[in-house]
Amino acid sequence: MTATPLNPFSLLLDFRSGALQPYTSRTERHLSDMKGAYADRSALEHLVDAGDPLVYEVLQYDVPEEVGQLICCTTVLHPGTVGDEYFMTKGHYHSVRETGEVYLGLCGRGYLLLMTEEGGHSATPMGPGIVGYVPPYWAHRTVNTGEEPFVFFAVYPGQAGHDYGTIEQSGFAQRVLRAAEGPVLK
Ligand code: PAN
Ligand code: ZN
Repeated sequence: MTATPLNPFSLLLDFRSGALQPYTSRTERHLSDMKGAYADRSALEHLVDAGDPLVYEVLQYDVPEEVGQLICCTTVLHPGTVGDEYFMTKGHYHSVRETGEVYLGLCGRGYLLLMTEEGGHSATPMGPGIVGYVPPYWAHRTVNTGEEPFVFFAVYPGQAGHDYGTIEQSGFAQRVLRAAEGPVLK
């Protein structure tokens, strides 16, 4: 299969805000969109009732979802906690498991959590200039452990797709909690 021919293009990426110009889709995730993800259910319900904060947003430049294409996007993950657990993304496997991804940290700090269906797990500290490699077959979730937005750029194959259901059912191998001494992996 050959990819749909596209004309070359360029995007303008603001390293501080994560703004991508132009973008063709913008996805918002509020706390109410990820109820099962956090350990402290009552803290989550309290925050949802108190205004349901925006946890993260993704700006993406869409190209055909097919082999050979590369999708560029930025994620802006806001600071905050649910109980002691830092704000994080839903996390997913790629529907096509054989597809990897590259993350580039732009602003703020956090972790890239990774796990496999065979029980492997890993946590990469992320910050400006750090490139995190997501190998094929690894589920991935990011966590903001700072006081400002954690912003990163990502590139992944057009055909990858997103499987959220497996993580919703199994949860993630590690949680990142706020403690007196700083972020702690559990
Ligand atoms: C990223 C993620 C983005 C939001 O672009 O989609 O950070 O996380 P969730 O998709 O888990 O909500 C990526 O990994 N794309 O494949
Ligand atoms: Zn991904």
